[in-house]
Amino acid sequence: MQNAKYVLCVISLNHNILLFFLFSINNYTPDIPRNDVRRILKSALQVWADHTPLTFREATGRGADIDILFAKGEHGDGYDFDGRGGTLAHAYFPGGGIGGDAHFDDDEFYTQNSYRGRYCQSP
Ligand SMILES: [Ca+2]
Ligand SMILES: [Ca+2]
Ligand SMILES: [Zn+2]
Repeated sequence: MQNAKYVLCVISLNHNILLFFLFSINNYTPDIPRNDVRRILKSALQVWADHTPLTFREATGRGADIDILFAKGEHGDGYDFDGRGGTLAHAYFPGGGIGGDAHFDDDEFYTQNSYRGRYCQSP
């Protein structure tokens, strides 16, 4: 778990610069239709792709670098979510296994196309 707001680094695997990531969404929130969750997360990753040499592709099956899931409370990584409020999500520094993964607290209520909400900010 990283506490820094951001970390500047070069990610390498077997001495090759790793620029291509597979992502997969492994557990969805009931708050937003699945296809919308996929579209929203793809567009978020595309922001990174637009401004870096990174490329993201959705994985079919297992073996993704970035496993994304929505979960409540204890969800297997030792960083239990805390119910409504507080922590909204956490993510892991790029690397093997849980590295690169992103978890969203599903005790939060997620919306799309709305600036109404406890944590929303207008652009
Ligand atoms: Ca991973
Ligand atoms: Ca929470
Ligand atoms: Zn987690």
